[in-house]
Amino acid sequence: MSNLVVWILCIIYFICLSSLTSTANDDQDLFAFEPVRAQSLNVGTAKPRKRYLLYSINPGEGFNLRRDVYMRVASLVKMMNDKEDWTLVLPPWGPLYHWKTEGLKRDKYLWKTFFDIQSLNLYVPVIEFEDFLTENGPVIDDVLYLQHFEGDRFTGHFEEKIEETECIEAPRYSKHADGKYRGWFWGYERVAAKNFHCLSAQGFAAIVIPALRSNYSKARSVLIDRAETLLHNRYGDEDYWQARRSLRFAKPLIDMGDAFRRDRLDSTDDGDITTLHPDWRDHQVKPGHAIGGPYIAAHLRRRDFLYGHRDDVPSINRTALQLLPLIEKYKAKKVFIASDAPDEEFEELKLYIPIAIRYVPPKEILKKYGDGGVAIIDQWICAHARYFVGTSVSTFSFRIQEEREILGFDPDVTFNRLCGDKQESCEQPARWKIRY
Ligand code: GFB
Repeated sequence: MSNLVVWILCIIYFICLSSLTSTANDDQDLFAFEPVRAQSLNVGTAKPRKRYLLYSINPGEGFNLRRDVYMRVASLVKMMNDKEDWTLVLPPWGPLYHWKTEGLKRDKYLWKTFFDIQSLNLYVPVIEFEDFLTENGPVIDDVLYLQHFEGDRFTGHFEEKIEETECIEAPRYSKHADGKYRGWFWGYERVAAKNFHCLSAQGFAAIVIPALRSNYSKARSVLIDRAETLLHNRYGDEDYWQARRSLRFAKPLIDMGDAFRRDRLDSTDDGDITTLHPDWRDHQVKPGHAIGGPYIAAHLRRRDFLYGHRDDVPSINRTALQLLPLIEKYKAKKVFIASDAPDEEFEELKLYIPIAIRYVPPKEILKKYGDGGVAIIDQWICAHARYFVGTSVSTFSFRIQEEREILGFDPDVTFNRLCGDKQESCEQPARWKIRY
């Protein structure tokens, strides 16, 4: 090699090193983790080594908040993959607090039961947990258990911070005689972890990146538990919507929803102008493009919401009083009701609104897809209505609103909620409009 080439290589090496060190120092000002080192990122080598990011969520959280946490973590993986090679491992679904239908399998649902994995993969690389077990074996290198800072109260000043500390509450993992940690790994008993750490964290999802690239850089597989602690990096921006658009439902569920629309609601994509491009990256429509089927839809969140949000959730009688003028206004032939309400409440509603209709799954569908599958079919049908009204602060309603933004409805027929019995009028949902 000539001297000139050696000199050029040396100069490039020093430029790379100095820019990395400066990034690392910036990181250090904010976070209690060591500087990012070149080897940990495999900078300079042809291909970064493959790493796996797993995540888990507080067991009490419901289906639709979990979908939101998926987006936060997927967006984190996308950010890290500008320099590294992370694959996101999809945590099996269930058991969930709300999935109570008797006699059903309630855990270890694969993501492909509910979602289109190929579509997810067009945003970031993802694999099912069972495929991770085949590729990696049952031992996860590091578990990072996130917790809030002890004694922290929100004082009006938001500061991002993260540090490894003692565990504040007894964690759900314990060390066994073989030196490995056992705990709740979605019901897979042979799974264990080599190392376990508690981290106090406050901030956006990217806050964990310096840690993953320094202190835990040796770990090939990292599980972030209590991932709901991390906030969306950029809520509502193009990247948020890319993650959301990639989160398409599984085809069999879409087909069942479409069959119900066609047979019971006189609604088809051609007539409703709701045809989606097969690849989400190529689907881009203007607000008001979709007209929806000749029905209005309401999501009535009942059960625990009747206690937890009693001022904002109307009685059945008041629900009917709010729906009747909408039927008039939109000349609706049917009113589709998505709800976790018991049958008696739906029958009561039908006394006031005889054209109310709900989706009742055949037994074999319920058995195969569980309560989660039925929830998705309900959401899909609501997403295609000419007008939609949801329940205050329900993430179930929020996800329907997003689906309608993707389909291209006018925000006026999407961002609506029912008011409580004592409310003459009420604040309507924030309009998180799609961005491309
Ligand atoms: O999705 P989700 O967590 O949204 O709703 P929220 C809880 C579950 O209730 C869903 C069922 O996974 C469904 O199993 N469910 C609710 C429904 N509405 C419907 C519906 O219209 N049709 C069908 N088929 N099922 C959260 C809770 O609920 O609210 C949290 O998950 C917490 O635990 C929070 O209580 C306040 O956002 O409505």
